[in-house]
Amino acid sequence: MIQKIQTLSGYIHEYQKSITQPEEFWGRVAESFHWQQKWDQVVSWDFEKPDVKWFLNGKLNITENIFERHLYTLGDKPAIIWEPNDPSEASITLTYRELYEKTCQFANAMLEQGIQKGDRVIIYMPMVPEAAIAMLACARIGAVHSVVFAGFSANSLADRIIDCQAKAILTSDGNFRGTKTIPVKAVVDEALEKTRTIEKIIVLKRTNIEVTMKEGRDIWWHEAIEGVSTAHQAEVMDSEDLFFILYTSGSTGKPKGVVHSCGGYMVYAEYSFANVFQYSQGDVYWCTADIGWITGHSYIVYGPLLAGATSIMFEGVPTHPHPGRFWEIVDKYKVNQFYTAPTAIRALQAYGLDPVEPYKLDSLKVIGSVGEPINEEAWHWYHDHIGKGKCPIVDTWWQTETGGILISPIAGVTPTKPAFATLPLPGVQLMIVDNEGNELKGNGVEGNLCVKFPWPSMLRTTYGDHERCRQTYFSSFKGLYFTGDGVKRDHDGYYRILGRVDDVINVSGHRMGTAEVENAINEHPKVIESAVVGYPHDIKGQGIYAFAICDLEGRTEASLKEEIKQTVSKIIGPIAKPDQVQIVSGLPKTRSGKIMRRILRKVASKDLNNMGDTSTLLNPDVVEEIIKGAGL
Ligand code: 7RM
Repeated sequence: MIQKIQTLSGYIHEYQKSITQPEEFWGRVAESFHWQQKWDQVVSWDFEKPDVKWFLNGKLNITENIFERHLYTLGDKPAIIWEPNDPSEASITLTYRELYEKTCQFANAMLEQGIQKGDRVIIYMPMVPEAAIAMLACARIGAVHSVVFAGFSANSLADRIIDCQAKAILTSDGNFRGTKTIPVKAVVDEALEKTRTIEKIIVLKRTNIEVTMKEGRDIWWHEAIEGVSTAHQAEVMDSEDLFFILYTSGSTGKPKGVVHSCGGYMVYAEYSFANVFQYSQGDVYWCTADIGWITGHSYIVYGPLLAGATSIMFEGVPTHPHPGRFWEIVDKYKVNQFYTAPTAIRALQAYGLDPVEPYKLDSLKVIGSVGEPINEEAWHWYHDHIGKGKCPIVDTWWQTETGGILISPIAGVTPTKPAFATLPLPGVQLMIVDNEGNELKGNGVEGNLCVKFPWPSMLRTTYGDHERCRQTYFSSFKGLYFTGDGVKRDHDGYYRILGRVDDVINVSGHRMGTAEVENAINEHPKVIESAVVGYPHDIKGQGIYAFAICDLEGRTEASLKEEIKQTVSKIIGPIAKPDQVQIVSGLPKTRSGKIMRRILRKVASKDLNNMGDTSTLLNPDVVEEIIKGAGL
């Protein structure tokens, strides 16, 4: 198992070593894993192409490192503790041995259904243990999973199926979320009207709602595993074989399939998990993310299980059946490390302290935050009322593309600072550049956040379109990986993430391209043109504000606004539904026809100071009208 960093001087030493001798450093970390064949080179890289490889020619299977590596010592230890949506339903604990057997059995079942190494498999499931089993079983046989958040619409699901030419879908009949039962299989059926590649659908019974099953294509999960062996010899994977695809939004209209590979992802997932959270054997760890996001991949499933941790998986929502649910669960399982998102913290903070007070929360040692900048007020509330002033907050900055946490305090080892992600983890070589790509050296600087040296869990490509990967991440600043985030390095050398500098908005920690939302709005037959911007939102961090030019014939403004919101919800999913829609007669445009989003952002955030020069606009009059229309 990985040696954790234990002291500040240990961190400084390890960081130094990781940048002066990266090959020795990562080679040593990788030694603690089980390789069927050792690598013959630690790293080879070229950020121009880009072409990045780690642990070249190493052979491994990540599930052997989760199971076979630990079974002897940790076989009876809980691997996953599952807490259902409904607190009166029984929870489920799976030990490492039980999870191993279920993974092997489902791996065999998938093979029987004709799913093989290299096939792309969509996982569209609620937060149930089988979702983790589905991921692990794919990893076991070398199938490439692409988990799609179960809140996404049929349309978004279809786009992803088509893009990765998936052969199979692992899904459920329905999904319990709070007081709602969401049909899941029905959404899959709808998506499949648009796709042609799916040969198999394995359906887990969760809610017992009625579903249609297509003969020969659809099979129940419980039938697929019936009588199937629980022994399976792991597929041998090359370090650089595709491990999984996860779709994420960027500044264009179409989500990208971020590709991670086997060896580097494995090494970094465990390394970062063990260090950031300072997990000790016997601890109970809980990350509240959904497995549909990268946080669920790296810090519910792979990182914790590689480290032999006990990982809690929660099916429900923070406020059901009451806003103290998170804290109730913390006390119930004596959670030691708790990892959630600023949007959840702010939402719960809004209920005041009454829902917190009944709980002791005295098992907590480390509390974490991820997904968006955490404002100071939320940081202090979290620190004082959840951490009771004694738990370090790990504000972890990272991305789908980075695979694992790159900037974060190491709990109890390196200092914390409210609203700062603080310092890079070992192996992470950051650079701040101005818009021309000049490095901003020293402290007290602000600019674009880049990384200048590869780290093991970085993305390798975007599925089916390598050029897009190069364009998006490696072309803005020569020789650097560009994150899309703005950052400040303060006088102490600590990093504070300022948010996206591109056309990406972050709503409750979920990334959304403004273009993606615009495309959805434009699907409405009455919409002529639209522009979407983010604006500060008390709970969500950012809200979605849409400006739309419409043909109002036969509609009232109010009815059309509602229809537009519903259109987006239908096309992308409820998470992308605009908070505000404003019908306008025109959009502010430059002479070259580009929408001046800067102005729209000002209006959306009700801040009319420093509007800048609007006289160069093609249509300066429209600005006045938009300001009036916004009620400002
Ligand atoms: C893990 C995840 C990535 C974007 C990223 C940032 C923002 C994430 C933080 C943060 C400030 C943080 N992956 N972001 N973590 N901003 N502080 N601790 O969220 O691909 O879905 O989003 O999220 O803008 O670029 S993600």
